Amino acid sequence: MSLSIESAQKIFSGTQVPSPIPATIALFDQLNVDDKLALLWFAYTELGRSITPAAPGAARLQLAEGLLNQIKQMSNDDQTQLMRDLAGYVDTPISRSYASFSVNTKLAFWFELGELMKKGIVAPIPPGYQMSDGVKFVLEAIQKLDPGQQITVLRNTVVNMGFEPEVNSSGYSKAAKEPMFPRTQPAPTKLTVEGITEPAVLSYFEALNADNFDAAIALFTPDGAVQPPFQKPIIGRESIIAYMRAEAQGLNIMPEQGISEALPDGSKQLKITGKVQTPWFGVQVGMNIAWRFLLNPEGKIFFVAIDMLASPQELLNLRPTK
Ligand code: ECH
Repeated sequence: MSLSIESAQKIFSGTQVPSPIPATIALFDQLNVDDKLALLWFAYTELGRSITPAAPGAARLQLAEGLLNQIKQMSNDDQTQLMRDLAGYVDTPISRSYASFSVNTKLAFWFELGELMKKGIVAPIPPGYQMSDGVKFVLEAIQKLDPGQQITVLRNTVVNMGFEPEVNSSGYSKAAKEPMFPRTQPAPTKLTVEGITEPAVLSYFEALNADNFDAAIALFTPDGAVQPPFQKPIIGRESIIAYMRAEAQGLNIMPEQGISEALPDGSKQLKITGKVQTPWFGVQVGMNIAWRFLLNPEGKIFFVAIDMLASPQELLNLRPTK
């Protein structure tokens, strides 16, 4: 029997709990564009009272530098219009160039705009702005989430902004050369995960913790796939490695426990839960994560889905499927 991505996506689906993140983003999407920008401003500054992102390094800001310099020269009205166009997915040359940035460059771009807004160089949220009921409602929804979920909402709204002429379905076509995130402390490399002994899976975690994406990709079948949270699977070694080089750097991966089940054709399915830290927030935020792996009979990774858990209780939700 050959493995299919479609059936792989369904492994352990009976143990999954619906995440509040897509529901929160759907609420956000219903706001008008000025409310969207105001909501993000309040959510971000509110978050900043307990946790703050690390300032992006010069190398990453350089990728957005041209755009940022252009913005600094603009009138306040034009700056506001530009932010509206980005948040409203309007087709403009700037929205297109924004959409071509990698996730981390998009985040760095907004980080810098936020700093420029605080300094008064970029148009702030209008003084005296009154939150609409819609903004209050979405802000309350965000406040109910845990910090890992809050930063995911912020990240996903930023990722969706701009205008992408054609959507690439299974590949990965963003910036090939991304600056690395400096690691402030070495990530854990030798791991023990309760209940898990499969070498490919343990080596996968160790390779990511060492930013060794060549080693990680060697553990996959040529037609293997990675399905990041709330995304379609990224299929094939070339796409996966491009994706990982851009988006999986500097992560601290801390899997804690898992279950492994052998299937009749010799393949294996595994579900592992644990924490992940992003280099943007470091030890300040531990995201609750599950990995659902499907290994082929030779022990290579055919599929891994990364899921954001709905709650910390879910870390212990490791019921066998049979
Ligand atoms: C201001 C107002 C106007 C509008 C905007 C503003 C600025 C907002 C800013 C927001 C910054 C947000 C940030 C969020 C960062 C979030 C990072 C996350 C990372 C999650 C990573 C995971 C990785 C999982 C993976 C694993 C694997 O095994 C394989 C690979 C991979 C205020 C100006 C917009 C500045 C910095 C959530 C879960 C574990 C899938 C990668």
